[in-house]
Amino acid sequence: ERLPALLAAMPKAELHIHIEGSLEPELIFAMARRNGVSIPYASVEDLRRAYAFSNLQSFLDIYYAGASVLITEQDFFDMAWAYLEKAAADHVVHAEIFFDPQTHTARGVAMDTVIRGLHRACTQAQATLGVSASLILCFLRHLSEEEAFQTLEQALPLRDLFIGVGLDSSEVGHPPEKFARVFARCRELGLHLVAHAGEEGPPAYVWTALDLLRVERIDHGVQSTRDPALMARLAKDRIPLTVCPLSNLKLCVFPRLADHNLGALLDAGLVATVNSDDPAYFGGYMNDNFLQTFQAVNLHAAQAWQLAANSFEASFVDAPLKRAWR
Ligand code: ES4
Ligand code: ZN
Repeated sequence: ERLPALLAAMPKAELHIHIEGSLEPELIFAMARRNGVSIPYASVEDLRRAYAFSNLQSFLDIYYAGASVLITEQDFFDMAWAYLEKAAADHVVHAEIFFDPQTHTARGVAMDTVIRGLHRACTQAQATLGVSASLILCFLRHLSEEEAFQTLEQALPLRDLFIGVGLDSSEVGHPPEKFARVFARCRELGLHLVAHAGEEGPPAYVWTALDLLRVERIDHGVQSTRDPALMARLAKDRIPLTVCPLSNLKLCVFPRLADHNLGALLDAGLVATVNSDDPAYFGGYMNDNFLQTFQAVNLHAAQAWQLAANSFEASFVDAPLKRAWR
């Protein structure tokens, strides 16, 4: 069987990875110990046993608890470096990495500490792994737009160390339009714009992410298949969807991986991509997502090639480098 080897070895870009979601239990315990932070789990095994989720919120509660061990710039570097080594092993040649600064600044960690630690790992990855990596700052949508503005303000002295902004955390009840003004400001600043939409939320949230936030990509977007007019819009404007199959399985968006609509998205001509989302929590990094999804859904080499090509088209790398990759 040649398909698994093709999936594993093909060069690809990862566009939907929350760096805090790459923190493995072993690293959580090592950092908790070295920083003197207590966590409500007795052991690595005890923590892993808690990774049985019923929906997005049940995951987020544990994800924010895990992130509470991150204190120093070295912690942020170590977390990102561990991810980038795994990405390189999976033949990820380019990664656009989400981070959630509010999770850390709310605990008294400085914005500088977060961004400089992550950025140093990105720089070292280019130099020693040959992986290019960029950062995307995410606003937490369960918090206010005013808090998002304050976060942007805190990050602007480091404007050159991230390429864009995103919107993540609890989706239902926090529609994109809640953040219309701060996204307009980010657009003026020349930042790239993305947002999670249509993960658990309705197609209406994908429409408002596009038309009110003016995002360039939709993170997840798998609920879009419920709205034929939205599918037509996504196809016509070539708006990429950063799909995360193992995430959708673990958060019960689809009952079985075999029920995932990745094939339908590709068949409709959408620029769908495969990504890992929170690999330490959802049971796999990039190649696990490709291999398990291709096994469960009826996809072949043509779709593998399409997904890899889509990942580069959907990336925010400069046009000349994109042409060189083709
Ligand atoms: C997330 Cl899977 C998912 N959805 C929304 N927000 C998130 N933050 C981290 N993982
Ligand atoms: Zn996500």
